[in-house]
Amino acid sequence: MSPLARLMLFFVALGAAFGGAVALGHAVGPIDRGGKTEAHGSSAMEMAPAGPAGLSIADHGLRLEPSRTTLAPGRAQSFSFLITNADGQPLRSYDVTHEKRMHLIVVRRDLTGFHHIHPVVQGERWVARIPALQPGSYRAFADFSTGGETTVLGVDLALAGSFTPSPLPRSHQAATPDGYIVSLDPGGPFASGKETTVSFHVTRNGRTAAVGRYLGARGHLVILRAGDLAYLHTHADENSLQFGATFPSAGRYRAFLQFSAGGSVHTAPFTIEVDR
Ligand SMILES: [Cu+2]
Repeated sequence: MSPLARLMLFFVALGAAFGGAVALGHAVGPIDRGGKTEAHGSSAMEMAPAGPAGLSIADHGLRLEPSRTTLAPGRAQSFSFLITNADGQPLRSYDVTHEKRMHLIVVRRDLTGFHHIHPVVQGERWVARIPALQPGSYRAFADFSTGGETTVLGVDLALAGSFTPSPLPRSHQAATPDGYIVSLDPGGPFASGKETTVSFHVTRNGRTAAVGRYLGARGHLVILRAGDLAYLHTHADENSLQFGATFPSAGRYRAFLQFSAGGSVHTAPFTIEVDR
């Protein structure tokens, strides 16, 4: 092979390598850190549905480190955890969302036994007072925001003892916590993949009940997907029991509405059927 031919071959090979690298770059694209669009996005990006959260113990470079993963059934106890960053150091900076820096949701895997707790910080750890729970397998979600980015990390907690899992109730349009009648209005149909409004109406003794403020809004809504307990982000309306949520798929969901009325907080659970 002549020196010139050899040189040309070299350039052809170089070009192929470069082209390949460029093609690979396009195929992989910029690394998308899901959820970031919520806080930083332009208006177009804010409309992009955020995927389900809470399915992982580590996400966005952050990790949930519980002090233990078993609890004793039948009595209140404390449960502590760390949130660590990519360097393994405890995360110290949290944004205030819904008036708190940390929200801990605890629910049994059969979607009963829902609790919404606000842990307090002790040194570097978050410490939560967990009320008495029945035996079973539970999921705990740490829902927080740092640097404008919301993260929900989940861990399984086991409570020894025999239990009978509860079947998920059929979808229904009314729940009756503590003498209130809460209706889901409208009760459906719900579709997946787009922002959907979920709204509620509270009555007592046949009259619209006065609902106070709770966590900076009229109410708080947690929605979990039956089957894997995927955790949906919901956006509360300032002045009404209206929430925006994007169901990630068809299936059944358990929604836990919390509102303040008559001086205490009430929890109204609903089963929501998403058809398609
Ligand atoms: Cu909370």
